Amino acid sequence: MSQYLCETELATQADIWRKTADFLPSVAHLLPQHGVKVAAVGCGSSWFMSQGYAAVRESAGNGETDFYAGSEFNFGRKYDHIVVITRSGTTSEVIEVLKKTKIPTTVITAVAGSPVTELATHSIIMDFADEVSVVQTRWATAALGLLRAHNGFNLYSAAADAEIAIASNLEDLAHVEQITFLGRGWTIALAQEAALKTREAAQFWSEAYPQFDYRHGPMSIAQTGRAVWVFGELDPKLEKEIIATGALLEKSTLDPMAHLIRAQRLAIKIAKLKGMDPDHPRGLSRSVILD
Ligand code: F1P
Repeated sequence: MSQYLCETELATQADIWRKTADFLPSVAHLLPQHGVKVAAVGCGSSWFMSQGYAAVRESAGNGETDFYAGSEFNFGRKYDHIVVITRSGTTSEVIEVLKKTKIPTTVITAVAGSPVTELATHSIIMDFADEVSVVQTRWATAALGLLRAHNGFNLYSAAADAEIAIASNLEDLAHVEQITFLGRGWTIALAQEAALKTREAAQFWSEAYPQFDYRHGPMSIAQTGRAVWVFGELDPKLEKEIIATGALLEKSTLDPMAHLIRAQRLAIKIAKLKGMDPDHPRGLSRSVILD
């Protein structure tokens, strides 16, 4: 059978990340300057990429950065700059934020001329990372990659890790009953995104937590036949506790965003094993447009 669109699209991530790194110098002046107070906004995958960006920017010492799901933006807070991430440029909740705010905005979108570009102060068009599949893979990581690179990260080295992730073996994980994804700092966003991927593409039972909060109850879920998947470094004591549960432990020395590619691939693999079409998740369209 021919490949699903999302499989083809996710396999291009190493190239797309290199293109993104090459593209950054031409748009860096449109992104928030270091030191200013920023709000990052998005929905679904784009919300989690906003979350990742906020943690990356703050931990790089480049300024306070909050993140919001579009519907939850706090108009009462003072910000110097809002960054909106939206692949389609048509998502209702982010359009609402752009309509209401008087704060300078930069929108990062895949679609030139989309409604958000009419409303934003600045637009960054990453059409080279656009996708046809409803399920976001390379768009999300390219948007976050741009923002990581703007905060000093070498995206070319992550692209080398992406090649490894794309070619890696997933076999042991394809038959587990449940996965809990864990992260710390900016990788909490990757854990959330990985859990979303498996839920939307495969209707699979997945959860996501900050690594240390996992101890506060959710760890009870871990057992033989299930998996715990860690993005970034794992605390050695927690590692022992996870192994003792009998759950399969997945961790990696790859760049965490490259490690996310394995989770994207797994989501598609599980969907296919269940006879589902991962390009068309139940109840989801390319962009959510509310009445
Ligand atoms: C975001 C979104 C996601 C959803 C799916 C389709 O759209 O609606 O919420 O999970 O991946 O896209 P966008 O604002 O990034 O276009």
